Amino acid sequence: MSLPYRSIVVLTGAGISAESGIQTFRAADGLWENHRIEEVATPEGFAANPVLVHNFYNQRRYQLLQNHIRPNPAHTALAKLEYACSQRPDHEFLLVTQNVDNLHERAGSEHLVHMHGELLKMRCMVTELVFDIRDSINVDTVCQCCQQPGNLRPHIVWFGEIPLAMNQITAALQRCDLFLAIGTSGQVYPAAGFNDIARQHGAHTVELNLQTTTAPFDQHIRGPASQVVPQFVDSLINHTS
Ligand code: BJW
Repeated sequence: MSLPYRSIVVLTGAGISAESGIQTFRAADGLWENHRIEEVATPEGFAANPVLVHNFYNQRRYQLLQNHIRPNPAHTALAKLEYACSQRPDHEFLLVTQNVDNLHERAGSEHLVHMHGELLKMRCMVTELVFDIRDSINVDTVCQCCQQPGNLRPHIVWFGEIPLAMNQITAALQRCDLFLAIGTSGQVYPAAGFNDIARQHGAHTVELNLQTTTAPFDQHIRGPASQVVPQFVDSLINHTS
C-alpha cells in the first residue's frame, strides 16, 4: 500500500514526552524546575556557575533513567511511520527532535537527529569529543580524553549556540512533501522556522499539539500526543490511493 507522501520530516518538542513524565519547558511561571533559563541554559550561565548547571543536568539525567519514564504511544507511532517509509522504495523519513531525552530511540526510531543535544552524552570542551554518560558529572570529573578535570560539559545546545545537524535538517526540509511539528511551542529558533522552510518548498505542514497556536500550518490537530499521533500515523499508513 502506498503512503500519500514520499518524503516526511517530523519535528518533535517537549510535548511528545510530557505524557512519559518529563516536564515541558515553558510553564506559566517561566521557570525550568525552579531555575531561570539564563542560569542553566546559556554558555554564560555555565561559565558563571558550573556547579549549579552540572547539578541541574545531573538531576534531569537521573530523572530520565528512572524506571517509570518510558516512551509513550506517540513515540512508538513515529517509529512505526519510519519503518513504513523504509519498506517503500523512494520514500524517506527524518525525525528531528529538540528533546534531549532518549525516548525516541527507546521506541525504535533510528533515523533521527537530536538538534539540541542529548542528556546521556557529555562533551570535552578542549577536544570536542563526545562520550556517553549515565552518572553525574561535576567540576572535578576527569575527562577520559585529556585526563584533566573541569573540561567536561553536558552535550546540550544552549541559547546562543548553533544547533546540531543543521545542514542535514535544512536539506531534508527543502525536499520533504510532509512536515509534522509535534508538541512544540514554536518559540525557539531555528526550529520555529522549519514550518516556513517546508511550506516555501511546497510541503503540506501539520501541527499536532495539545493547545491551539496561531502558527501558519496547513492543518492543526489538537489533542494529547499519545492519542493524536498514533491516529494520524495510522491514517497515513492505511491510506488508499
Ligand atoms: C503537548 C503536550 C501533549 C504539552 N501532547 N502537546 C530573537 C528572535 C529570534 C531568535 C532569537 C532571538 N534572540 C535569540 C534568538 C535565538 C534563540 C531563540 O530562539 N530564542 C528565543 C527564546 C527567542 N535560539 C538559539 O539561541 C538557538 N541557536 C541559534 O539560533 O543559533 C544560531 C544559528 C541557528 C542555525 C544556524 C546557524 C546559526 C539555540 C536554541 C537552543 C535551545 N535549547 C533548549 C535547551 C536545551 C537544553 C535542555 O533541555 O536543558 O532546548 S531551550 C528549550 O526550548 C529546549 C527545547 O528543545 C526548546 C523548545 O521547547 P519546546 O520543545 O517547544 O517545549 P515547550 O515547553 O516550549 O512547548 C511544549 C509544547 O508542547 C507546548 O506547545 C504544549 O502545548 C505542548 N504539549 N503537552 C501534545 N501531551
